[in-house]
Amino acid sequence: MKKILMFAVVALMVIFLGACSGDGDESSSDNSSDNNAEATDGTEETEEADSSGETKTIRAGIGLNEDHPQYKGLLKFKEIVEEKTDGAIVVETYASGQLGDDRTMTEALQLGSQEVTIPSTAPLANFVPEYSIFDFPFLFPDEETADAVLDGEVGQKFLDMLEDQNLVGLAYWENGFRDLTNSKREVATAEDFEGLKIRTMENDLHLDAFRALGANPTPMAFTELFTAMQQGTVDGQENPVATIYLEKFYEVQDYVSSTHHVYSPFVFLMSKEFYDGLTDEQQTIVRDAALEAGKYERKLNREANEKYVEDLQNEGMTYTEITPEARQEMVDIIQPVLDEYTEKIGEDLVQEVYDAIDEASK
Ligand code: TK8
Repeated sequence: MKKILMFAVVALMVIFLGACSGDGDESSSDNSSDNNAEATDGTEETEEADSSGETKTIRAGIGLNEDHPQYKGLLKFKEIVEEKTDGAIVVETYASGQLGDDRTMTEALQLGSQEVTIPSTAPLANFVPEYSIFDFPFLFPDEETADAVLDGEVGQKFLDMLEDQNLVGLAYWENGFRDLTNSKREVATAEDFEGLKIRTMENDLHLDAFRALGANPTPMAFTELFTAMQQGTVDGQENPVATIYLEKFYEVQDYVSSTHHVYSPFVFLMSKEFYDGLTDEQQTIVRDAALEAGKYERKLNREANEKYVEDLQNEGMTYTEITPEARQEMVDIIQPVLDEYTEKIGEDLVQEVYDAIDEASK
């Protein structure tokens, strides 16, 4: 009897211990299933990336230096994407034209040898001629109107035009209202432009508009600009005060005028080849990150504008306010150029932009 009892006790103990270890497995399998549950949500992408053995790398190049809000916005993009993809996508950032100028970096995206760049819209007109509309002088009355139009249907229509160029436009960032600088004289009225050798972006409308004002414009990549001003190859250039200050143009320029002649957007561009290779979830992540980082960049860019004017004066530059009458004279002189480009771009599309501006300005 005793033996049977012992056997039963031992048998019960074996069953009990087996059940415990089985539970352990279950709990660990639960954990692992928990892990799988976590993996399904977020890490699966990593596992997917891991399963294909690749971590995707974004080489992101810009022309401005690390002090500019554009670079700080790029770092914000990097932070969001690397966190949200749990490292499945890594962003390498290159400032100060390390990977080339706007045009060459845009071409690199088309070739698939670079993944992201954030050029001004002006050089993009060489890829999509309709982009010249963004360089119509005095098009946007203020930043808020620009945001409303660019972030709305019309802005998206222009981003969609990039697809045929093997480019994906994910968001608009802000370069800002462009002001004129030069090393020769104060510029307060249209007449003062006469004969000034002004560097412009590589954009025919900019060239034609400055010619109409009597200047002698030269198209040039941003990466060559500082040296050209230092050597006197050009007398002046035009850029937002953030760039004028942060790129230290005050070291080679003596006069700045508040022409505010063009509001320049940046476009956050991604290589279509790279974008199409992302999972649906990763595409949503990079798109949302470009938009969120863009809002952050716009905010940074606007916060310091007042201070930049003061800083430029403290660095010895003469700041000339352009009066509304003088600005109107510039608008009148440039109008025939705009009429010509309206024809080139297409009257309906130009009207659509102006209607969107009127709507946004209400
Ligand atoms: C920087 C350029 C710059 C632009 C120019 O890559 O070329 O003058 O205003 O900001 O995009």
